[in-house]
Amino acid sequence: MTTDASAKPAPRASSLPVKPRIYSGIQPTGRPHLGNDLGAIRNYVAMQDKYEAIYCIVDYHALTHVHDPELLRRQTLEMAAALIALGLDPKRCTVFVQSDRPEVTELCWLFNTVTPVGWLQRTPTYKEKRANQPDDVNHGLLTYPVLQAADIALPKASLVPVGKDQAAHLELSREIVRAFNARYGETFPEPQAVYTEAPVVLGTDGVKKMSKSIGNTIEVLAEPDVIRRQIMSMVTDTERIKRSDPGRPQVCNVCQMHRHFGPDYEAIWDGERTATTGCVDTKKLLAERIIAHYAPAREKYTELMADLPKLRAILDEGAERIRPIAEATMTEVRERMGLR
Ligand code: AQP
Repeated sequence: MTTDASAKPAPRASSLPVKPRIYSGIQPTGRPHLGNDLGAIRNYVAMQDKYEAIYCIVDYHALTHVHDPELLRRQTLEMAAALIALGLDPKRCTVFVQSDRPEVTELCWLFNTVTPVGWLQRTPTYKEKRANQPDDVNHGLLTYPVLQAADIALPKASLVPVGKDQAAHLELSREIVRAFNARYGETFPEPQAVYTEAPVVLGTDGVKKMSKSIGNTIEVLAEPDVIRRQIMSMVTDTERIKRSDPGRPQVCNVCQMHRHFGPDYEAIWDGERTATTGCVDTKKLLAERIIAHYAPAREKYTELMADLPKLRAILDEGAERIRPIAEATMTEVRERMGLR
């Protein structure tokens, strides 16, 4: 892409937020799994006091692969309830549904005009999705990262808590924002990813990233028996055949997960290394710890889902809260781009 420097408007002060704003989006595609929580939601919760935090349930994104209207509506509410149950406090942060602020689709279109199509075709997730859903290679899959850039730019967020799987998308967001700023003047901050200490959580197969579409998840708000079953199916150290074989805790996903659930990670590591504990013992312990850890969230989730009008009101309020932010950005962008 080339930018015509002579056509660039004179630089002027941009209306950047005073307190750093953070934004992150999550798809309403089922109950959150351990990867979502350890890789992203924990940071959403930790960052809600220090920053002006905005969290979005990205139903427009989900439309690239969810085509059942009732399912989408239900899962949107479920994800809202899950986020609040896991620690988001709508008094301390904003939680809203993407389609409640359709300004983002306009910004996405405007960003499309500064985004070379080659950037999108090269995105690894586009290639993956094309392979995963060959009968439904819709245009939304290609434009997905542009909508994501618009999501982040609409509130002029500078920090984005995400898992490492989003690194390429976030880099693209930065490039899109940079391309916009280069053509139309400094308008948006270049967003930075913020990772947790578990930026990539492996799935129950111990090989691939935990992911709903792969089906290797541990659903944190599921019934205890479901969690037990999912954890007991985890692949451990594949070279440890007999219980008496010394294990390799550094490659054992179960051992690695203990790091996040309990104070005795070193002891568990040692037990596995010296074969004093077996894989089944370690899995059972992990299952009970995860069940106990998420028990209050599970209870809160059930409570929230039992009062849907209240949940909808929280989401309505979130969308209203960011209305002035979205409108101000769009006014500025339209003016910069020469629209009426
Ligand atoms: N395994 C993971 N490790 C670390 N972080 C992860 N995230 C997702 N999986 C992991 C982070 O969770 C946030 C929400 O991502 P999303 O909306 O893409 O969530 P998802 O649809 O639940 O992710 P999946 O399961 O991976 O979906 P599919 O299979 O549909 O692609 C993001 O910040 C993400 O990085």
